[in-house]
Amino acid sequence: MIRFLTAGESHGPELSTILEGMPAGLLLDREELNRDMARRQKGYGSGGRMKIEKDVVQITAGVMAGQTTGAPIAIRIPNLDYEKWRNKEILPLTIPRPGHADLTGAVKYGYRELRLSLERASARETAARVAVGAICKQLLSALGVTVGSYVVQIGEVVAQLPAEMPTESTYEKRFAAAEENDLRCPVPGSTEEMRARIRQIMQERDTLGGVFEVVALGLPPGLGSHTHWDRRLDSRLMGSVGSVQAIKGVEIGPAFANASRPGSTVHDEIFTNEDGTLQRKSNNAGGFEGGITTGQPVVVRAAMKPISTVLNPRQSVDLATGEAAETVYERSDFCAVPRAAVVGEAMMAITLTGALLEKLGGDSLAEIRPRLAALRQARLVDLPMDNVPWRFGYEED
Ligand code: EPS
Repeated sequence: MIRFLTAGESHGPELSTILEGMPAGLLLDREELNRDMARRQKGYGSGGRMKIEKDVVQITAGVMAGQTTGAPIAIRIPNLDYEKWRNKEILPLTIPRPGHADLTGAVKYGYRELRLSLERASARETAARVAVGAICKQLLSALGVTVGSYVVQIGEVVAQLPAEMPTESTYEKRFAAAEENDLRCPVPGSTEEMRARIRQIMQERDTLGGVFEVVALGLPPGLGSHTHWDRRLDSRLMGSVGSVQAIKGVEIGPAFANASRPGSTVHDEIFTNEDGTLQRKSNNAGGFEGGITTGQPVVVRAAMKPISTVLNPRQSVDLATGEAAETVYERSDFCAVPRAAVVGEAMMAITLTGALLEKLGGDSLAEIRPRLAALRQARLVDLPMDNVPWRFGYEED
């Protein structure tokens, strides 16, 4: 239902994007959109490039008089750094950086030099994803769904979050606290420790990865499906968040921690409230059972590897000579986890928008709203459980 394509190199003239499948009638708040673009640019541990770029979205199709029309939305984001690269004489790069797409891209496409790999592999492309995600977030918000993120680990520094189960309002507080600092860390005590660790890694001419959480609040139960592998929404979310540059691990809720605990302590027990709604007192499932949303917060955790462009030279091979050689530094970031969290939000928003539109259909927001309101909820009265015995079997039996 939702498709998008990005094109553009890190130091080319611009990033170009087409987003297809947005319903008509969504009032787009341009300031809000550009605020999301700015959030992606803010993060302690960035290199010099973020001082050059000022990402402002230009929309050249699909939004007229401030509203989506249902037509494909065309987005341009200029690369301000292009001025310095335009018609520049280039010295070929022939020593691949371990961990970057330099070598794999060159082997796959038969490049004569490595810049052709790195230009497109660069996380500059994530600006385009955030633009698409920001539009999706505005649609989700119009339907009562919020997507937010925060950083829980930088290198070995883990944010000390309280152990009790977060409610929707706990998550909202974490989202707000994350906006207050350039680590996107919701715990003030841990924030300073993370900052100190990044400062130290810069002095050591090295890089750091980390872990962030992306959370969606207000989703109805019943998105996704257990009936086929590629309809499981949890796996689709893992794929989309895992597609962000340098993300190497994704889990739904505390999945890896759950793996070391007995089932009786993991699975979220089911209770009824007085009004007949079904309720859980924990969310170890991260918002999914059988690949279907439960109606609880959807929680995705993502692990980012350390940036592969390291100031300290790494051992490699000069592909032009076949000789052992040390890597040559290209300007880059030291830690990009806070910025990657914003990109994770975008990918989650895009995937959830697709899932909502699959469930609800509709060409315009006006069509979608009543369909959302009519969705079956986790309420006893909504379930047609008639308690009638039946015979398990098939026509052929
Ligand atoms: C990147 C290297 C840096 C980052 C860039 C991603 O760019 P440059 O080589 O121009 O210094 O700043 O990210 C962005 C430009 C961005 O907008 O996020 C890389 O090699 O992936």
